[in-house]
Amino acid sequence: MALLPIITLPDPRLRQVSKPVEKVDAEIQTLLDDMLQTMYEAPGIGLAAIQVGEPKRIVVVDIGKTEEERNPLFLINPEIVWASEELSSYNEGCLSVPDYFDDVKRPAMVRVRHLDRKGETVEFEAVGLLATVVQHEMEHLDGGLFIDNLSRLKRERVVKKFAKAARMDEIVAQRRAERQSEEAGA
Ligand code: GNR
Ligand code: NI
Repeated sequence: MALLPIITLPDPRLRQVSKPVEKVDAEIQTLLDDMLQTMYEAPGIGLAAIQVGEPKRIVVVDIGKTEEERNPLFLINPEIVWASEELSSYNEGCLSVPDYFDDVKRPAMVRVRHLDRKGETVEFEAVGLLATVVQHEMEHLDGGLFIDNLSRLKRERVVKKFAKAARMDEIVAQRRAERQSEEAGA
């Protein structure tokens, strides 16, 4: 098993549309295990493959709060086959948008069809936090982020903050490189 680096805003890969998995083979099962370990370690309660740079329609979810309560779900090529009209609101966060939280309204209950880790088609119904997380993850598969559901003002504020932080990191890295080449030359 391996821990995978989680990509964050403004990485443009987060906007890619992920491709369906054609065959659930050993390579996919390894990715599922690595994603699960990465999610637990983060820690998070869901993770989409694109968050570790893999544009595949794969999601892992576990909303268990303790190790005893763990119950990992592996969703391959998930589809929402039914969603309730009733909505519910959760304060969401995202490992790819670190340290930002806001309320998002989504269908309170969904029925999901997907392939499991053996490649078999299964369906389940989700309510509460599980329904929210599954929908949050499925948004990632189409290049979406939970901040896309906020007002334009809020979303642009968040995007700008991450773009600026990335520029600052770039300047710091460049200065360090200049200093090191000066020291090497002196
Ligand atoms: O760890 C996570 N917590 C969370 C809380 C409320 C709503 C959605 C989530 S998903 C998030 C992990 C993540 O970024 N998955 O894509
Ligand atoms: Ni997320």
